[in-house]
Amino acid sequence: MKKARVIKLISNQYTILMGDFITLAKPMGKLRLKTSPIVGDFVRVEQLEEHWVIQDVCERENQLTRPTIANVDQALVVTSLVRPDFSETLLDRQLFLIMYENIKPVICITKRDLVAAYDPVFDVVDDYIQSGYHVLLTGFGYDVREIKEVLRDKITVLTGQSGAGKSALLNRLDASFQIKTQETSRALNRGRHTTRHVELHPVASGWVADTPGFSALSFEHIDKRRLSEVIIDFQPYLAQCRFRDCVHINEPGCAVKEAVSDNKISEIRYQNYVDVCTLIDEG
Ligand SMILES: Nc1nc2c(ncn2[C@@H]2O[C@H](COP(=O)(O)OP(=O)(O)OP(=O)(O)O)[C@@H](O)[C@H]2O)c(=O)[nH]1
Ligand SMILES: [Mg+2]
Ligand SMILES: [Zn+2]
Repeated sequence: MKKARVIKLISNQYTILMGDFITLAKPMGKLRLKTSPIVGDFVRVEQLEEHWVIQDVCERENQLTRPTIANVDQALVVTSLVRPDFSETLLDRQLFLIMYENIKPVICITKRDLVAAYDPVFDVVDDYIQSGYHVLLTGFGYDVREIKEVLRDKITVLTGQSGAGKSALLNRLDASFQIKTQETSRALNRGRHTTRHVELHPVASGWVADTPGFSALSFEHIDKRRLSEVIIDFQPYLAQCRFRDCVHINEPGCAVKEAVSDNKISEIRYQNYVDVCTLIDEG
């Protein structure tokens, strides 16, 4: 058997990469294959007559469900300043889910060319920089050197809502890509995505996955305490809470709440955390 990596999945058709060789593969019958392979998976394959067959899925280092991808080094959370408008609630929810899976988020803000230099939206962007997030700003007419540096030698997944500019960014990173993009208003009005599948593309000696924008984010599987531990804004204060199982909402002696009132933790991030906890409680 040979080891390969799944780089594309459409319907039940897998594209795999073995060394430099790219080919199609079929998964083994359902009952024999314990886990369905997803993009990013390392799989063991065998050639049966003309076809390559996936026999086994190697253990995953990490996994995201929206978008569905495994074994990534980092996530580039693509967020536009306008069209669609910048939303901290949406951005924070994505960041929370990504950090929960032990994946490093990098925020990539697009459409800078559509916004005046002193627009108030940049105060919100600054809030993330102050909080310790890695933030990249880009737009049409801006060079992509810094973004390429971040992508170099890594497996990166692009996430972000429909119209944020994920596919357009990939096209700018490599002029030979001609991935379909679509006007935001049209894409959103019809409630459908331009990109329909997850696919890893070679960029800057690494691989970058384009994905369809999410339509809804789910927090069903999230444990509140663990969530509070992965939010980088909270991390310096966690050890100082009076109670070890503090979820930083109603407990007395909570160092996180204290840091929020001292303006050391972004109030918006904290509020978005509390709102997600409410969602989890409501099931
Ligand atoms: N002016 C400007 N337009 C942009 C920028 N990035 C993307 N766009 C436009 O925004 C629209 C949506 O971009 P896409 O790349 O299709 O968005 P997407 O995130 O891939 O969307 P889905 O595939 O539906 O998830 C397209 O019309 C792009 O040309 C940017 O930085 N500046
Ligand atoms: Mg797209
Ligand atoms: Zn606390």
